Amino acid sequence: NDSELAGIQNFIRSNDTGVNAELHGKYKGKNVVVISLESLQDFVLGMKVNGKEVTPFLNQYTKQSYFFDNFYHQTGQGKTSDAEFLIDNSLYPTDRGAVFFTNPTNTYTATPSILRKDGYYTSVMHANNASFWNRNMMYPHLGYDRFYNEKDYKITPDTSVGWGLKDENFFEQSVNIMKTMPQPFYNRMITLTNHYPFELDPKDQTIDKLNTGDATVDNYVTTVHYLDQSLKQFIDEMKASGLYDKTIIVMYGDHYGISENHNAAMSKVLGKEITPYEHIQLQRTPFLIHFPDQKTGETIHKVTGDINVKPTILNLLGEDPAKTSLNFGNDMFAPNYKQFVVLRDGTIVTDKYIYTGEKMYDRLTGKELVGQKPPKEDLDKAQKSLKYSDDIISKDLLRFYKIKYDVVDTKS
Ligand code: GP9
Ligand code: MN
Repeated sequence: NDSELAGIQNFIRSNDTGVNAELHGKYKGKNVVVISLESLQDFVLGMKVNGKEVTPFLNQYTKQSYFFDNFYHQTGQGKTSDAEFLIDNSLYPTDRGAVFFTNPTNTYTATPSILRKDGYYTSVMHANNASFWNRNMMYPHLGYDRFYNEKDYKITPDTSVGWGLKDENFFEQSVNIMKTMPQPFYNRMITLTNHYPFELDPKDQTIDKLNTGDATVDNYVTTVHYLDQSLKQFIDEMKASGLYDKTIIVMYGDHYGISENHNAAMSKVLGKEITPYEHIQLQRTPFLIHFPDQKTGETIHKVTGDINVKPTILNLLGEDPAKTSLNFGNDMFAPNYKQFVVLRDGTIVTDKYIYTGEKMYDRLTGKELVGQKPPKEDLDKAQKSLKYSDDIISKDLLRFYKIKYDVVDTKS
């Protein structure tokens, strides 16, 4: 009921670290493009195979953007859809199944709903069947005007591989759509080619495979390289279309591509044993924001995660996250931002430690801190964050949130 929500709001308020005042509203009215980079993990950035960079484009682009190199994905079994859920709602996904399937018709206070009242056109682009992950049911409740899906793209045998349309073709057709879209827009784009089992046409393989003997790991670098090159092409197309200077670009790796079943091969790749600490470090996925007028980039080492993306974007566009919606995350650019991330399995990551499987590790050295536990207030905060978010979802508590904007369903 609404008193239960009031309790949760108190918790949220006590963990609110405010916003970056200098950036507040600095990009009001600009377009936003948020790109889901399928299965992309941090460890491939800067890596070389036989002298060739796996991600030459991103290695450059991260230097021209605000790049967060300790961004941890917080997804569960809902994979891509969990990342979408986190990013649009600043709520945690559930611990079993996918919230896109279990609770699509709840009341949400998602970014697109908020931006629509500011005159934004809101959309998602993904060249897959509209019902995959129940997206066509979920998106209207997040406030999307339009879902450009499989039916909106020209897909031929020559332009598809593995799961569907190749990323290069996806981006090319998507930019053509974006040119005619009402502005400003908030548009999410979901890539697909770098998906397990990382298949690629031989002609698109422009980097050598690894040779660990584990096909998944060995092929991964080839589809990552393909994704990287398609992003380069996308940015070039954005520049050519004239949209680039009017658009904030956000990119995030949605979740791991290499599961822990491949730890043996991964320890060959990284040259070290994959301890529980290293396993958590492998859950870092690239996250960057590029501002329309940005001249120089910066790598930010703060510990961050998907939960913080929504408040960060809202602040840039002049919406006060704390006044528009209920968010478990905080603006990552806020001077008082507190480095504290909870993964869906209950793992805690702070600037100082990683607590996982009831073991403590020094976050910087990976050394096990034998016999130590996190401070009680940290354990309490982690547990409450997940529990309160679960309660909001299972009891549809945002029905009681005082909404100052229209969340009427739209047809996708
Ligand atoms: C499917 C795509 C991949 O549309 O988002 O889903 P995943 O298996 O990564 O969750
Ligand atoms: Mn995915």
